[in-house]
Amino acid sequence: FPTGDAMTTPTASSDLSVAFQLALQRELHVGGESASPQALLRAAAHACRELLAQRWADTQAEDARRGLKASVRRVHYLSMEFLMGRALGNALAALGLEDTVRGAFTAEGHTLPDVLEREPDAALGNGGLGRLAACFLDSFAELGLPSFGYGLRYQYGMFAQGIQNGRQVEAPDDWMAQGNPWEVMRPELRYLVGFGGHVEVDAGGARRWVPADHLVAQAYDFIVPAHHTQRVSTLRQWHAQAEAPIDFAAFCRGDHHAAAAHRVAADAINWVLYPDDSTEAGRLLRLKQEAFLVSASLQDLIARHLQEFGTLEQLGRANAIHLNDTHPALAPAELMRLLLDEHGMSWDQAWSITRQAVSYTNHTLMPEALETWPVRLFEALLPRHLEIIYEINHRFLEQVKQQYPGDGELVRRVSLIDEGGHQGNWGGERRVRMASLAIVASHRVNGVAALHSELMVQTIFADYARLFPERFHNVTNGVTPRRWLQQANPGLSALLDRNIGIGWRQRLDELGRLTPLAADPALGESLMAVKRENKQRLADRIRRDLGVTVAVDSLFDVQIKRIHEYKRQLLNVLHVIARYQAILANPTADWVPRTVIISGKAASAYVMAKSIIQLAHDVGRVINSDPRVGDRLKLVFLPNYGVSLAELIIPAADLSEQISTAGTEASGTGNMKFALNGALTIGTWDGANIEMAESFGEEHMFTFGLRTEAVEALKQVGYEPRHYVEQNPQLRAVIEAISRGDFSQGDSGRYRALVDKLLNQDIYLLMADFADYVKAQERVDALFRDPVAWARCVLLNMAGMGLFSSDRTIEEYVDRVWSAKSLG
Ligand code: DL6
Repeated sequence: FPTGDAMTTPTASSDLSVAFQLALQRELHVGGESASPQALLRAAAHACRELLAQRWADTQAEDARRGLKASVRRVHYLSMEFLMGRALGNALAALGLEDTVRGAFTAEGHTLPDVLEREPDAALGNGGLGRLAACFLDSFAELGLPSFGYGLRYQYGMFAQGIQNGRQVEAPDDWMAQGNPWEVMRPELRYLVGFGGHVEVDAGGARRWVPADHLVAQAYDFIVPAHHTQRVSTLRQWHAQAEAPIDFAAFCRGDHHAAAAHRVAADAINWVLYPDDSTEAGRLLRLKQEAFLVSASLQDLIARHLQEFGTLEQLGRANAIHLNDTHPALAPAELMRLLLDEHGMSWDQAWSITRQAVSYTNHTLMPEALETWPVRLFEALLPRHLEIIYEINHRFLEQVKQQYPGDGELVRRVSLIDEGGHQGNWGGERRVRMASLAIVASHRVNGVAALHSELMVQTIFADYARLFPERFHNVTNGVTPRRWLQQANPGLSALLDRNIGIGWRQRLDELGRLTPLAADPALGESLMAVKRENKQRLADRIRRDLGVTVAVDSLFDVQIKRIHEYKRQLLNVLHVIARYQAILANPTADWVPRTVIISGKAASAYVMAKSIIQLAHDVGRVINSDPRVGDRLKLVFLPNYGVSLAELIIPAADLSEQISTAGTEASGTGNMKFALNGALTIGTWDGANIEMAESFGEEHMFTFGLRTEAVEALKQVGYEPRHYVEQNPQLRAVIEAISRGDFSQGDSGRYRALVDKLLNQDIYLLMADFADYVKAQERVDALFRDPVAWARCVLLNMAGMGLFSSDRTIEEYVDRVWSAKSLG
């Protein structure tokens, strides 16, 4: 890769000092105020941005010089989500300027953490997939990979979660209310994106799309710095604008509403990530967002390629286009359209370039999460794309028929079009299968952990894997150690630096050097001292935000992630209730004090997930105020989960809950962050838990529950959840307490639907796994009673986490997907 070594940009902290002082003066002058934390934040961001802009220019110049001989193609990572979190702490660490800025802030009467806290999170994503994309941008920069991340510039991030009477309430997350000092507008980078209209055929038979409307895509760049070179990576976000300014005639008539109507319509594209697609208008907007992202990004790619190479023949050899799940899966259709209609290529040439360029990562096995769009919406919004998809499909199905003559069922299953009319198809209408399009148009398709990739080719993509066995592979996820260890956990980072050196930031496998040190009780003690400080910080926050006092020396048992039935936060709450009942029944036993911490957002239309949040609050309220329990048990729910909250919680965790039903969690990345930060895992044999256990030894993880084959077998013979409840008095008592209304002030109806679902369906097998989960929790208690053994186990976990750096993940993508070599 390019190294950035040749770059000449000086990064003496004196540069920043000068830039910072100037920016600060400007901020203060504008605001006419004393140096408020907000002014200091803006000043520091502006100062960093100037340095980053210089690095950006140098990086682009270096990449443009590479030409076709380069072994790595330029990567274009298309994603509807980038969960970036805060930027200032990362920029200061990368630029090596923390001390300078700390000094400057102190001189103004503020601490660095106090100022950093004021920065809103850029929460442009829902969960794992979006945070993974953000980790990848960090690794792109760190590894010097020529690259662009492409996304949308959402004005409101994921919703802000409030809690009222124990219930989730959603509000817009107005993260740019005070501007965004990090983004760099690129006035010269504007592209037209069409919608609607019809397709015309000229005298020569060439087809051309005549859209009814256009939007302008305006580029904004967010620059992500490397930590050990001068390289940067770029997140280019598209902002939609109306093509024409206001309708002047309407304005003059006095109809101001009509004058601005098309501007408001354009702006809706920028409002929120994933508008609720339960309405027709929501679905249309979502498809528009996806088409907008794809078209603007590919036009940008083509313009850059033409500038560098003059022609498009080598586009696929010089560029990789990666689809982060199916949300950008329109990309192959749009690339074909651009090459065929705008650049006059033949079908075969355009298809060969498209196949070379495109690759796709799947992030979920849930069949209901596999995106499909009604053909009807395509006809209305993207008529030319639909024609192209039909043509891709026709050619593909011809091949299938040749390969498997007479197998009409196979043809029906693998078609890019679901012909409708069968059970499970919404309203029976014809739909475009986006995952199928992504697979057929890609040269590589991967899952995100070993088990997930295996199940992917055995289940949802079995037919395609039979047709294209060489296309499918696995790349296990990873996380960036810069944000998730160095920045989130300065105490632990310093301890590591003293004991194994500083190299782990770039080569995470150096954590392996902890193995021979794991039995050192002095190191174990220092480790637990760092953990205690982190727990104290979190306990202070819990007291401040929730008014609940938790015991710092209790075991901090944490589950933070999207609230979803398959992730089984409900199983966690059932265990808490069981423990509560056991404490009341036997108050003098030697209980290991526990603080159970849950955090996460439920999708606004997901009734069951919202009910689980409410139950957690109800149970927490009862337990936390029961004087018979005291410090032995607390349950708290921290609202508004996001990247910054995770950075506070993860370093403070003793126990990491990764308890999805086996075969449902594609990978998980929270599991990796916790283990890196010295938490032990209680987990099922699922996703990347498996590879973690294999890396540091299953005996150093609290595994429990049915494994994938056993889950399937149980479902085959006919799973009866009631049977487990009847057989297990402890579980029965828990279910009865919820049903009676013990936690809902006697309201026995509040959780009826939830309990009925558990007793009658329980598709995620909570009842079947409950007893084994409780046993695993007992093993947790036993080990926690022995602090020396606990610390040793933590160190062995950390020692085995070297594999789970996003740098390793990206190196694997480069090797198997994005290098020129991978094209053969
Ligand atoms: O690959 C990143 C992340 C995995 O770690 C999680 O296990 C998985 O649930 C998540 N998937 C999604 C899928 N959303 N859709 N579609 O967020 O991806």
